Amino acid sequence: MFWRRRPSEPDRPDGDAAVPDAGPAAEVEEPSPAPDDVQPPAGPVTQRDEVQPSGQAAAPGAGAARDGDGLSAGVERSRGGFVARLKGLLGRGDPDAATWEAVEETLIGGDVGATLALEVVERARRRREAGGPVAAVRAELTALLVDRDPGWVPHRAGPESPAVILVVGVNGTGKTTTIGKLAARYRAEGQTVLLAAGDTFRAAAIEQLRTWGDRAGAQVVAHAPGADPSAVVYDAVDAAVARRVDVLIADTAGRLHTKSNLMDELAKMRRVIDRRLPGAQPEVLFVLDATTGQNGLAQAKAFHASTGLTGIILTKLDSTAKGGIVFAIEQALGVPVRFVGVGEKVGDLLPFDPEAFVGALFG
Ligand SMILES: Nc1nc2c(ncn2[C@@H]2O[C@H](COP(=O)(O)OP(=O)(O)OP(=O)(O)O)[C@@H](O)[C@H]2O)c(=O)[nH]1
Ligand SMILES: [Mg+2]
Repeated sequence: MFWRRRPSEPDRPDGDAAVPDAGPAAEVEEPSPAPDDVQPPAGPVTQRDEVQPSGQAAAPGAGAARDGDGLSAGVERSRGGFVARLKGLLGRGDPDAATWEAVEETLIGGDVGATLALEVVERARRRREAGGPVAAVRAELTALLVDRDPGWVPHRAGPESPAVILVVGVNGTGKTTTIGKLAARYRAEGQTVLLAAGDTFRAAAIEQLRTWGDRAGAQVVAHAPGADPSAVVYDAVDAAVARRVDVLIADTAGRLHTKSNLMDELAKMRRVIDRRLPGAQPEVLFVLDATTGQNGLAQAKAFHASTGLTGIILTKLDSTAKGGIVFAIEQALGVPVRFVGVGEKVGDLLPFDPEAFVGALFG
């Protein structure tokens, strides 16, 4: 088992769960960093090209058939939580000042955030919506969501170029699981998918990605544990181009947004993609655990500053009654939520549609 503890190790909120069978820390050398000027990585590449035959059957269970139901079930707790309280408060005729104050507190309790909750209430009070105060709050919340192209797909520089997706976030938010779900979704659409095992931090992370790759019918490019993640991405971009895959998705190790050296590592991975595949305009998707609370905003801002996020994936929406974080995060970043995770199974990743989301929340 190769595993090492490096000085820059990100804190792991889940204790030792992320550290499988940690052997003597000194046994594995610090790998030489991948050159920043994007030369091929030095030294032999191990464990690369873990290739599944292409053209496998599409992964089961990842289709769009259950999207509507899935979203409704995914926000069930929030619908029964802060939204039910909102409706209870505002459903009994003309609300007075105390009621509006309770609405504001309920929105804060639902993770909309204090400043935003105040603004929403102020505007909703003035709005005099035909549908009454509940409709007014609903309209104001909807207005917080950023405009997006409903037909969005990850950008490709050309028909021969892969879409490139870099998946980032703090520890344990659901990055690798989401990559598996995404791969299955794209495979179900008939696209070929290559995964890059950019979490080289521990062997189990590479194995986890391989398992998802097998399940989804996606190829995996991996180096040995401890390798430079930028070198993995470098090779994976080359492989994606050579094999003409449609979508390349790179996993990354979870990291605390406050550790600047680890944030720099991400920025470097991003630069490798930009230089190796000019015009790729990679999607940088930030995976946020919806149960995190308002600290998620600080995380998102730090990741945005270092890597330039293009989208958000909000996971574990099924596990929280505080779905208001969706409004807070989009408002704070001006970046759209692209998908929501509503469970641990392969089909539990749904494209985010603002209307459908608000409809399911208030339904
Ligand atoms: N309920 C629920 N659980 C989820 C969802 N997405 C992921 N999980 C669970 O969250 C846990 C962590 O998932 P991982 O995919 O390993 O998280 P990660 O971000 O890759 O973790 P690190 O690589 O250690 O940073 C697993 O138990 C997943 O099954 C979701 O949408 N809903
Ligand atoms: Mg992971």
